[in-house]
Amino acid sequence: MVETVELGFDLDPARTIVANRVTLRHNPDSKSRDLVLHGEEIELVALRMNGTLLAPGQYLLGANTLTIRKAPLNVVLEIETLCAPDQNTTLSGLYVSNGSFYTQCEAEGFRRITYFPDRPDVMAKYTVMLRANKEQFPVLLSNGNLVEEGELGDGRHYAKWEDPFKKPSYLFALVAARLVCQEERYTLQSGREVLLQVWVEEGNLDKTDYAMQSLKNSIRWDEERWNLELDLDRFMIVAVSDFNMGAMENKGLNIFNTKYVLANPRVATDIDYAGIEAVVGHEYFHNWTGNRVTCRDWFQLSLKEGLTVFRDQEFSADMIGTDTGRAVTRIDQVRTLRQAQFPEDAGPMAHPVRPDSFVEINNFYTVTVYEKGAEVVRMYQTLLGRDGFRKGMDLYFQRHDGQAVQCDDFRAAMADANGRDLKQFERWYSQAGTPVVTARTRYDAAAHAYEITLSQRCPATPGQADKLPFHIPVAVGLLDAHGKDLPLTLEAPSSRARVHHGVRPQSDTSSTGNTSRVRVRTGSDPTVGGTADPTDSAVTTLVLELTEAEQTFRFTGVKEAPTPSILRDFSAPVVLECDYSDDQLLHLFKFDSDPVNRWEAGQRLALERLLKLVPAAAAGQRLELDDTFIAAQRAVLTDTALDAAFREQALILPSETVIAEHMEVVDPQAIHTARQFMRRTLGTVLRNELLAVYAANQTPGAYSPDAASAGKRALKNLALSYLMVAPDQTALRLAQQQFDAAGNMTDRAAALSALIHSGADAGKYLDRFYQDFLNEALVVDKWFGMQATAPHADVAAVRELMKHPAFTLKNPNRARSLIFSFCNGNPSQFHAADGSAYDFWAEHVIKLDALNPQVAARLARSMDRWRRYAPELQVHMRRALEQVAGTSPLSNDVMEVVSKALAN
Ligand code: B3K
Ligand code: ZN
Repeated sequence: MVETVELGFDLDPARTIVANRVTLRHNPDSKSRDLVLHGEEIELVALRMNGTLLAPGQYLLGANTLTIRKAPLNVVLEIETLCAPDQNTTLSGLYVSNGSFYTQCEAEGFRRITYFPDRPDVMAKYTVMLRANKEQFPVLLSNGNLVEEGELGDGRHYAKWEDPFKKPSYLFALVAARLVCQEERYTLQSGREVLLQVWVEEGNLDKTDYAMQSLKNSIRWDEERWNLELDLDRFMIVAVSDFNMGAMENKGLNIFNTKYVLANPRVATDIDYAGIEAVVGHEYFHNWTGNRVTCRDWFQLSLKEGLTVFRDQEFSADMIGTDTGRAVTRIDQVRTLRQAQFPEDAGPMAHPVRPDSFVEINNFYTVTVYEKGAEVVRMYQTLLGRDGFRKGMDLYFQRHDGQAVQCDDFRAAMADANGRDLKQFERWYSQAGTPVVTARTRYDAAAHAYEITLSQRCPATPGQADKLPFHIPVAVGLLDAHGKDLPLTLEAPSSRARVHHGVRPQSDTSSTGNTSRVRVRTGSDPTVGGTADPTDSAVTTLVLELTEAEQTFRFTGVKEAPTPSILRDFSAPVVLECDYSDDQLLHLFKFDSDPVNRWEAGQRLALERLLKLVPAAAAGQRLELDDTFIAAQRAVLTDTALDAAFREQALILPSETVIAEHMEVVDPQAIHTARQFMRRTLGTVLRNELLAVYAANQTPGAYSPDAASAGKRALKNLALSYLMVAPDQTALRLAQQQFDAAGNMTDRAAALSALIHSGADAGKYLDRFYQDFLNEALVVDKWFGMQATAPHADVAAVRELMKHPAFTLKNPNRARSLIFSFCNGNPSQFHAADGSAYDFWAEHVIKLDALNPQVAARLARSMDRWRRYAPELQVHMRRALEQVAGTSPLSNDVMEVVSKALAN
């Protein structure tokens, strides 16, 4: 157990000296008296224990450990090590970016800075002394409060920082850099004043307003919604251009990828603005969910990540404030799950929200741990109501502030605060795979009763052949023939007992006491608390609790055969199978009061058609699109009573990746052809409506990233993109004019993207865009990304782009903008029949691995679903995977991913 850590840094890019004085105490729970510290890529210079210099024979230096056998119960170690930050291309530990020093310690980067018991349950108080050349590194930052600073005489200066809170080593950070800041004094609700700073490179001071505003909004929101206050007097955000992830929640010193800080209308799109708000919020919210209460071990990662994603999702939704706005953010979340999490859960890297094994923890910062983890947290709120959930949160902090805990502790707080048994709910943490819920319905006209029978199953995942039933909240509503919600009355459980329950689960569900729990939902609040009162006529959405393999829920007083709206607000991260008729889907698409299910009905209508078009496209047949579908799309497109943002969501077709997930054998070219055909047809048949929508959704005047304006731009630009699939002169002119006249990056980028993707000769526009923005790295990333995802961009074109002087593999954002965009965002080209793009993939996984294993391992994931493709493609894919697996040396990161992909 570590009490205190005093770190001294003599910062030199080539040769940094780290002096670490650490006070340790034997953990009485440990049987071993051996003191084992982690260390990686650092050179031990000197080691003292309780004041005495240790000779090499008195400690063991392993590959990545330093062991002192039979250590005393109380130890002060003084450890001096050397490292070379400018050689550190992994961007983990202490590294140099643009000539300045930054750190990234989560998950296991602190051991690259000094020898230490580098695990999250070791929490200690830190004091940090930084020394560096003043001219080169005028700004010296670390966690907590600045307690002293001054000159050292030799052109160097120093700063001493003290963090008053105990923290795990993964939250340590330092920055020594040439930076400037936007700062502001901000008054908390309690009246206490704090200093907020956003630090960037000099030329970027015109791009910090939105991050600062988002930070203030985050602070306010955490106070208002959860009664959580900022616990430091100073809170800093630092932007760095070389960064593996989005950002990092180091205590008091958040370090961010520039992508999630820098914005002004000229360079950032609406999506960038939304990303900044979400990530600034996310990192800030970690201060309580992650830092004050942290993880006992890395298996518990979702304890902080799932919860903090849920919190940032709620923050973004609350910032919009309207019901539709909230629903639009929810639709985005559902999209992400289907686009990325469901495929992960069905592939070789599938793992539970709380993984039970890993080779490299950095491979488990996944959409499952983050986004599915957030869904799991959201389900508590759906089951317990907003108030019940809040009680659970309060109890969680009351019990665990200052501790390193487990996912089970969070679940226990939720259960205990609400007097609920949430034992079965644990399976959401331990079982991988996406549950499939099947709904069957029956209308009993004579009895005026309507039955919904829900059953569940979950496909096998690696290491988990059989699954037990989950505890699934299924929000349900019933629509009458006019599209109005019917008041819901659920038959009491006693009479319901007559209903056949199907297969009984194998284990402990009898003890869960969930005989048929239902929650009431009214109006727009998805989680109104209180006991369900099925007789309340205002109730139009009920949350059914599916806990068994199969259950039937019987509604009474239903005077006509209704249209069921099942899984409203996407109340659980499941696949819902329901043999809706076309008419029912059209009815829901037109009338459902739940915007998420309304959108969902449109997605189902489109998907059904796409799945028929794909084989037709593969067989080279003539493709057709029915008038019914077109009419439904027209109706939404032209319904000005609907928010623009919602209309845009409703008109986006399921992505090529999502279509692929519904096919036994994936045919990427046919999928692309089918989807493009559908977009082209809509673009042609609805030409006049699209032109009208385009004209009606302009946003003249000063740019504002607010949801209403962003929604208009999104709809307008979607209209443009449909018109541009097979552009006539009018469409081309619109795109060109928009490019020329755009007063913001959202419109400019959308116009350029439409021009490039249409296949029209866009060279002139690409050049102009590049010339205008060549000094804006984040915009150059967009420039590469748009070209890499163009339907005609084959692997040769991407290789050509890599020769561009602005391209480099060393900067993760740049590598992602071109290579990842192509491998993940251009499926019909990535899966070219000759396998050439797979060779490209292998080559770059290997090249990246030599520089940055974390980034390489992310790229390695592009091949996850290789067994889903035609046998001819699989041959090429296997060869590429084997080429990577056979490379030596290869990081654990990449090895884990490719060996799991190749495993049977
Ligand atoms: N906690 C960091 C992620 C660290 C990644 C380590 N490979 C970002 C976040 O979730 O806020
Ligand atoms: Zn996080």
